[in-house]
Amino acid sequence: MTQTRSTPQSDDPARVAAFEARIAAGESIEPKDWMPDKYRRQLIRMMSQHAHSEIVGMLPEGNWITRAPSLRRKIALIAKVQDEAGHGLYIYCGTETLGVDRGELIQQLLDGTAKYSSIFNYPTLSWADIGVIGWFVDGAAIVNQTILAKASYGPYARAMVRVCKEENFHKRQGYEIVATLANGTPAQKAMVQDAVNRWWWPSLMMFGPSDTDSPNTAELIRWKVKRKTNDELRQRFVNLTVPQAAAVQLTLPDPSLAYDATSENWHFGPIDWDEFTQVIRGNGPCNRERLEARRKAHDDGAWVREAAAVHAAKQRAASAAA
Ligand code: FAQ
Repeated sequence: MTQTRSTPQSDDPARVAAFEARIAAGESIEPKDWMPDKYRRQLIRMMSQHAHSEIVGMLPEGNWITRAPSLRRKIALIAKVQDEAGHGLYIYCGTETLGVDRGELIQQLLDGTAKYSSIFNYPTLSWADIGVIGWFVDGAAIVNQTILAKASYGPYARAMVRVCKEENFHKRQGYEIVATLANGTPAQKAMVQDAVNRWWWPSLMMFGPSDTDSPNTAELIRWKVKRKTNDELRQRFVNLTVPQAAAVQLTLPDPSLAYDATSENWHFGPIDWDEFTQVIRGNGPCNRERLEARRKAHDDGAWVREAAAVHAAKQRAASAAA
């Protein structure tokens, strides 16, 4: 029988070399293909953190559904939050193709032992935050995930194609809210500028530590899971966003922002990595609140899982009897 799943013992150099030759040739790795155990573990780590981020990411914006300023805004926001749930589900499905059970991954999130994106540990204080999240957070997600759509693992890459299409709609609805407020009354303009000031630096942190402090990047680039480094993607996001801010006459809160014509990059000031470390260790402004909300939702949904399990068991019994 052909062994399709690797174990730590099975990572013999010849198989790893053949695998790496496939990666070098630009082939897509599919669930039943042999892969080094470390490749599988890296993907489970990264994809599960990504799925958790989508699900936890519903909370800051979900907070504003009942307070959206018009029916049109409410419909768009409900659709966006629902899309994020869908993204979480695609990506959890993707992790299952790697031989892990999603229940186990969700338990890690609820236990507080799994990471999810730092950005979702900040509060949404005003309606303008909803616009700025669409613009910055979905904008950053697009920059990151457009590249992940070329990742070497097929199921993850394919999930990213659909996710990015939806994220584009999210970004546009966010930027439209921002542009409306920026062209509104002085109070509306001040509200959106305040949101920009609060979300800018955490959005830059979404891309992860700088390349010199990123333990996973080198391996992920070698295996073409990541195709660009954290710093390269962060720079691309800054380059795209600076002109968008100018177009709506908002100021990004960084006095060091300056265009360098030689590199064609916008240079930016230092990121507060201590703040980032605190947030990913569970000490951000909303980490506890986010996990409590997820635990409550999980407990409240227990009856649905039980009913689904009973239904599935009945279906299996019926097809066995047929
Ligand atoms: N937050 O060695 P690296 C979205 C961790 S989805 C928390 O550089 P890597 C859509 C990292 O996991 C947003 N932890 O790691 C949406 C690692 O920890 P570990 C999520 C972070 O994997 C919009 C350690 O630091 N997107 O926004 C963060 O090579 C609106 C060392 O870091 C994805 O997950 C962080 N920001 O690169 C939803 C995309 N950064 O596991 C709702 C897929 C790093 O060793 C509303 N993921 N860490 O203990 C990726 O592209 C990568 O995993 C990175 C990190 C770039 C996030």
